[in-house]
Amino acid sequence: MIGIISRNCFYRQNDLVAIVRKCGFLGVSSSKLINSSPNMSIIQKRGALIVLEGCDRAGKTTQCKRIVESLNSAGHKAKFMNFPDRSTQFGALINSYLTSKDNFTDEGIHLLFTLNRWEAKNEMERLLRSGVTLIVDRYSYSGVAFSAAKGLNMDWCKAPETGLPKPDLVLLLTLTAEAMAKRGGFGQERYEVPELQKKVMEKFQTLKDDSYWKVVDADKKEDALSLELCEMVLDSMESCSDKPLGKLW
Ligand code: NYM
Ligand code: MG
Repeated sequence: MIGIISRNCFYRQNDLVAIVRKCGFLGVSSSKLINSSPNMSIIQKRGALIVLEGCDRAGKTTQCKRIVESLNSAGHKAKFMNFPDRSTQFGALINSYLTSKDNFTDEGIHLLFTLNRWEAKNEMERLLRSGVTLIVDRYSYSGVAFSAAKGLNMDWCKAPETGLPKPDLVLLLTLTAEAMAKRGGFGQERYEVPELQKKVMEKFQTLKDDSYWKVVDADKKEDALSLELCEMVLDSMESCSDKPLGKLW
């Protein structure tokens, strides 16, 4: 894929200067001082923690990967991450639950999803400190929204997430029921049923905190959505770099 940012420069001449400026500023950094030579010090900016949330079929995974590709091709350090991370030992248990090969209580699977984030915490913090922006496909909000949609108490669900790195920006991708239906059927996993997805969306609305969330209508062409998201991501990367990383909740 050609970087969205370069395509954007081609299609939207007026935005060129602003976007290139945003792309350029990240070459310099500010939260950590690194002595690269005896006479010169470069300031190391931390990366941003950006999370994409929303229901299944909203296009989160595709968009996360497109954003990372665009940022990388514009010279920024960015990495894709996703939760659940099914590649770990706990992730394998989550996978067997989601594919109905295994069963857990609602509380048990909730804690496994949370544990799957705690096992990634140190690596996430290390990458952020070293200036890598993380573009994360689902996070604690999915954890709380899905479990609360199944009937667990929301405060109970939030408690074990306390202390995890707080995203600088949450992009909530929304789709109307009609737009969701047009995208074709859900897969075969647990939770992939319209009634639960509707409840999950209501829980996301309860969790939404306008101080760091943005709601984005995902019912548009992939390129247009990528462009919209990339601009928000670049803004967040710029504004968070000299602020300390927060903690949930
Ligand atoms: N899910 C995801 C949860 O129930 N709790 C969580 O903490 C997370 C991260 O897992 N239907 C649910 C939402 C999805 C399912 O996610 C699998 P994905 O992104 O389809 O692999
Ligand atoms: Mg899914």
